[in-house]
Amino acid sequence: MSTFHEELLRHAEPVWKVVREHQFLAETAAGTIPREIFVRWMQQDYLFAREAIPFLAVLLARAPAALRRPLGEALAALSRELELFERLAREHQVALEGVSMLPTCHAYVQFLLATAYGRSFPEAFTVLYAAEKAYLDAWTWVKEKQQATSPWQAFIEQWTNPAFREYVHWLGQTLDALAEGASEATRVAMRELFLLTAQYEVRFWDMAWEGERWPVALP
Ligand code: MP5
Repeated sequence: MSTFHEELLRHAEPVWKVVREHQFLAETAAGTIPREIFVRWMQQDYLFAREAIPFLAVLLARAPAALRRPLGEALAALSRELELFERLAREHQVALEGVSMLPTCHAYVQFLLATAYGRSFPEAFTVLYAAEKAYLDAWTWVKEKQQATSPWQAFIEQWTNPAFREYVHWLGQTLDALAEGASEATRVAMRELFLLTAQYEVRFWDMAWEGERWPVALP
């Protein structure tokens, strides 16, 4: 019998394959990604990670007591991750300040916050699991494919290192336990939210790869 998180992944496989093997990732692995495209991802993901702090903080405030410490550690890890972005930005002369969110990044972040505030804890936790698992699988695929060290190697290591892998494993097991204690209606909502998060992950790669603009430039 498969576990709940395995079932989610199997059900989402058509979209998950794109999450994992998007052209953005293939070109990053091959070392052919244009700097401008990688920089767009980097700037938007920095903004995304900054907004992941309130998302995680709201989840933490609503979490059962047993999950508070691990989620507190995840918050601390997020702060170290922002430092990594800032260091790489300095090394590669990338501006992180004064950058506006593009529509997909904006929508994804709003979705995270709305879920954290408005949905049940197991549902919001599903979104956290999906987003972290997406990055683990995508960057693991890059690491497996790459033939040479990338100028962006530190990002590849960020989401493939053993501690991150262990964290995502813990998220999956915790999700299974939450699903077991949830009603069938909540489990249905969890499946929907997992798929929606996967779709946002694909849109995020698309945004980086293709570029995006607001209909009217924001001030
Ligand atoms: C993550 C991320 C992983 N940084 N960006 C997107 C679009 N999805 C998922 O989250 P974290 O907090 O960086 O590990």
